[in-house]
Amino acid sequence: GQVFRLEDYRPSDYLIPRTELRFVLSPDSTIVTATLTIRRRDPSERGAPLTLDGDGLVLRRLELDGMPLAQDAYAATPDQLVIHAPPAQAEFTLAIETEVAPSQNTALMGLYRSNGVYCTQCEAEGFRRITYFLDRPDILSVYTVRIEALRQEAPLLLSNGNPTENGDLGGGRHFAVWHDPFPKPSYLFALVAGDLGVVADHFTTMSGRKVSLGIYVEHGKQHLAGYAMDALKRSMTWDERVFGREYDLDVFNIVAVSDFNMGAMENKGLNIFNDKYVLADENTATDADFANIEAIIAHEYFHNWTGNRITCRDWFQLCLKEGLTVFRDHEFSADQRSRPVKRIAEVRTLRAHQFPEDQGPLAHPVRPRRYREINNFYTATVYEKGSEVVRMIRTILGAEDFRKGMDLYFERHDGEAATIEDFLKAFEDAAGKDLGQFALWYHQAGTPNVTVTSSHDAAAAQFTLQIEQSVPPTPSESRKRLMHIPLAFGLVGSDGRDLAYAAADGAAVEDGVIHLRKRRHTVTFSGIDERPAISLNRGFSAPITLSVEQRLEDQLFLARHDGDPFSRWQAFNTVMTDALIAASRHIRDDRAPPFSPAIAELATAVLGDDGLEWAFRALALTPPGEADIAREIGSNIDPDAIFAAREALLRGIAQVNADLFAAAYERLADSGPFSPDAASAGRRSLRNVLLDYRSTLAGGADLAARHFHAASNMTDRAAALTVLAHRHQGTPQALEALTRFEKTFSSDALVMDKWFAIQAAAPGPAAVEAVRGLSAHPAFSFGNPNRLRSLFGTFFSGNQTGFHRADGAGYALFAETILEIEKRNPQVAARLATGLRSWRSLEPKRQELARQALVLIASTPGLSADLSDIVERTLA
Ligand code: B3K
Ligand code: ZN
Repeated sequence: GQVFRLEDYRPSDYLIPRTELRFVLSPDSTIVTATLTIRRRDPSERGAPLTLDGDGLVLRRLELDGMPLAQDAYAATPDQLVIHAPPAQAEFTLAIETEVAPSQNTALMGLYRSNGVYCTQCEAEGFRRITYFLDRPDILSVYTVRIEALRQEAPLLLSNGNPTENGDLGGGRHFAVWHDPFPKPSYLFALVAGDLGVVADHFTTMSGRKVSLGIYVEHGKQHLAGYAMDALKRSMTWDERVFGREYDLDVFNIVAVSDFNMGAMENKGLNIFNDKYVLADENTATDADFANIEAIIAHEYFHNWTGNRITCRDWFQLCLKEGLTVFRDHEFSADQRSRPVKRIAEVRTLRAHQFPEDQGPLAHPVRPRRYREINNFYTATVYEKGSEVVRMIRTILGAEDFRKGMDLYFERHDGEAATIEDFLKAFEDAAGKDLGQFALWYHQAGTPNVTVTSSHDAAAAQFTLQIEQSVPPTPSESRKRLMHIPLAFGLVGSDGRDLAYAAADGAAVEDGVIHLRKRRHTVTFSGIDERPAISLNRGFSAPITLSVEQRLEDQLFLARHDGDPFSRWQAFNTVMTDALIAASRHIRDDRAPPFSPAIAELATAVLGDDGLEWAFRALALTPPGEADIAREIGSNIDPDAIFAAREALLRGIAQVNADLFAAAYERLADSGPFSPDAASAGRRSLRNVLLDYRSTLAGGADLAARHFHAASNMTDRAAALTVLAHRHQGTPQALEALTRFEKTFSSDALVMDKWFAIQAAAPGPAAVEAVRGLSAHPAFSFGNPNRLRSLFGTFFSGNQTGFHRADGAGYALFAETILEIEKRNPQVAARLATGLRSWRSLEPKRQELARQALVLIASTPGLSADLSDIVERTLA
C-alpha cells in the first residue's frame, strides 16, 4: 500500500470556498449532488489538473459551470475524479452527482444506516465515500446542505450549522436546509435523518446568546439522556470559565446511534455519538459509564474550538486536536470530580494502553511522520500521550503563561488549519520560553526511562540525587535524542512533611520540579539533616518509567505519608507490583509466594484513613492488573503464574484483614437513593473492591451472590457478577446470576454488552470456547462494533490467561475472527488486531503460536489496508 509522509505535504492547487450538497435519501440508492465552487490558490497558475478524492463512488452526472463535460475532459474511477484542464478563470463551479447505498455500507464510514437512521461518519477519510472532493483537512469550505426524504421514514433531517428552511415536497416527501457559516474541513460534515425522540434544552452563553440544545435518541429512551444533557451544559459553562471559549452557532445537536466505529464524533454543531456514551440510568449504567459519558460529551464539545475552529493542516497533526482536547476533558473531569482520583485513573489508563504501544512494534511519535492508513493512528499515543505533552507544557510554563499561550493560539489560528509548530510557537511567544528541546516529545517515539540513585551525607547535611535519562529504541528510530523531562519531586522527612532545601544545581530545579535536559544530572540539596524519602514524578509530571533505588520501608512510608496524593497511590502500587513480580517468579518455580506482612498492614492503614476519599482508597487497595504486572516484567511472560500470584496476594490481604474488611463492607452499604456523583461512586467502588477481596475467602461465592441479588444499581450488580463469573466460575451461584442477568436485560443491547464482556474476561482455559459460544448468542451481532468490542475486544485485550492459553487456541480464534470481521468492517478488525501487539513479550512457546496467528492473517490474500498495516507492523 501507499505510504504517506509528513515531508511530502504540499498545499492544494485548488480551494473549495463553498460547498452545496443535496441529498435525496433512499436506503439502497441515495443521490448526492455536490455543487462545488472551486478556486485556484494562485490565480496566475494555470493548467494543473484537478484531482478529487473518491472511495468506491459511482458518478452519474458531471457539469462544469452548468455545462456537461466532454467525455475526454475528465476521468472518473471509483477512487478518483480528474478534470484534465480546468478552465482558466480563477473560480468555477463543478456539479457532481453520485449514487450511494447507505443500507449496504457495513464499514460504517461515509453515509450509512444504523437501526433505520441515516447517519454519517467522515473522519478521517469518509467524505470521499459520499462525493468526490478535496478530502483533506486543510480545505475549509462553507457548507449548505439540503436533505430530502420520506417524511414517514425520516421526520427528522439534521446537518451542521443552523437550520434555514424546511417544507413539504408532496408525495409524502419533505426537505430541510442547513447552513454552516463556519468554514470547515470535509471530515466535520455530518447528516442525520430518521425517526428519533429528542431531549431539548437551551444554554445562554457568556455573551448572552441563546443556544438550542438537542439530544436525539431512539424513541422511548429520552429518560436515559438526562445525564448527558447535564454534562453538556456543564461543559459549555466550564469552557467559558476556564478557557474563555464560547459556543458559536444557534443550535448544538447530539445524536446517539447504535452502530458506531468509535466513541463519538465532533461534527460541527452535530455531534454523533455511540449510544453507549449517551444513554444511562442507574439500572443500566455503571459509575464508570457515567464518568465516560461526562468525559466524552465534554471532549466532543471542546473540539468545537480545538479541532473545529482551529483544525489540523494534515493528518500528521492529529494530536494537535486530539491530545489537546483530551487534556481539556481531563481537566474538566478533574474539576467536576476529584482531581487526585482523576489523575490516578488517567495514569492507569496511560500505562495500560499507551505504554505497551510505545514499548512494542506499533510505537510511533505523538506526531507521526508516516502512515499507510490514518485510521490506525487514532491511538493512545496520539490521544493520551498527546494530552500528557500538553500537561507538561503547562507544568513548564505555569498555569498563567499556559493560558496566555492558549489565548494566543486561538487568536492567531482561528479559522485555520494549523500545525504542532504553530501550537508550540504560541506558547514560546506568550511565555518567552524556548520549547525547542521539549518539542521532541512530539517527534520522538518511546517511553523515556529515568534512573535515580541517591546518597546522604549527614555530616554535611547534603542529599544528592544522581539522575540519568535514556530513551529506548523504537521501530525505525534506533538513535534517540535527549529529552526535556519535567520531574516534579519532594523530599519527605520523617514527620511526613516535605523538607525545605537549597538546591545546588539551581538551573535545573525550579518550584519543586527538576528539569532534566542532559543525559546525567547530579542535584545536590543542602540543609538536609536526615535522610529523606524521595517522592519522584509527583502528579505523574512526565510520562516516563522510573527506576529508583529505594528501600521497601521508604516506599511503605511514602504510601502512608506522601503529601502528593498521586505519589502516595504510586508508592502503594509499587509495593504491590514488586511483591507480585517476586511472587510470580516463585510460582513459576513451584514455590509458595511469600508476601511481606507489611503489605496487608498497609491495606489496613489505607482503608482506615478517613482523611482519604473513598475512591482514593479503592484505587490504592486495587492491586495492579495482570496486564500491568506483565508489562512491568517485560519479557518471557507466563500469564498463568501472574494470575496465581495476584490471587494469592488478594487472599493474603483479605485473610489478615477479614474482620476489618467485613465491617467496612457493611458500613459502606447503600443508604438513600442513587446518585451518580463522584463521592457516591467512590463509596460503591471501595465497597466493590472489598467484595473482590472478601470473595477470595471461604463463603465468597455466597457473599457475591448476596451482593448481586441485593444490588439496586448496575455498578454493584456488574461488580458481583464479575466476581462470580471469574472467581467462582461454574458454581451454581455464578450460573444462576448469569442467567438472571441475561433474562432481565436480554432486550437491552448495551447491558448485554456487559454480560458478554464479563464472560469474555473470565480467567482460565474455558474462556476460548465460551467466547466462541457467545458469538452465536441471539443478542450478539458481527455487524455491531459495540458487540464486537465487548466480546472479542475484551477477550483479546483483557483476558490474559484465557486468550493466551498455552495451547494457542485463543490465537486461532483471534485469526479466524479478525478475518471474518474484516469482510464487513476493516477499521474495527484492525483495531481488534492490536490485541497481539505485545506478542514478543510472551514466553517462547506462546510467542511462536501468536506469531503463527499473525502470519496467517498477514498471508491472507486481498487484505484491507487497515488490517495489513497493523499485522505487518506487528510482525516487523
Ligand atoms: N475525532 C473522532 C475520532 C475519529 C476516528 C476516526 N477513525 C472522535 C474524537 O476523538 O473526538
Ligand atoms: Zn477527539
